[in-house]
Amino acid sequence: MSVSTNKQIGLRGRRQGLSILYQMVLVLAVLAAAAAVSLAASWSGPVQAKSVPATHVVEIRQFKFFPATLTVKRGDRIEFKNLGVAPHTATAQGWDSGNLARGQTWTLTAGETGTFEYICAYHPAMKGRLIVR
Ligand SMILES: [Cu+2]
Repeated sequence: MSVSTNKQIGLRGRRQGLSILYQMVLVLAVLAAAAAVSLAASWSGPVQAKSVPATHVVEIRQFKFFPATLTVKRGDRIEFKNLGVAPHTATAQGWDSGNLARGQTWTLTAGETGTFEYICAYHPAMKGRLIVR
């Protein structure tokens, strides 16, 4: 009698063992699926054009800014290029390129939203507008 009891315990034990193994396989499968999903999610990140900052160019020539009005998104970069003969600046209340000699470029990163009127400190008649959205 005691032998048969042992057998039953042994059987039950083996069944439990199989069940735990099966559960572990299930958990592993779920983990693998979750990892695949998160990998796919992170992979799709860089593809979205929204998150990639753009670079815009404002040319300074003939004592004017081209384009005079530029609209960008927050985080974009704006390159001010002095293609004129005279030195110029791009100067707003919150930022200033400083002296830009002929051929020099200064890059501004649009950190905050708003409308920024700017001028050339040497030639205040030169006016530009930067709109950051
Ligand atoms: Cu100027």
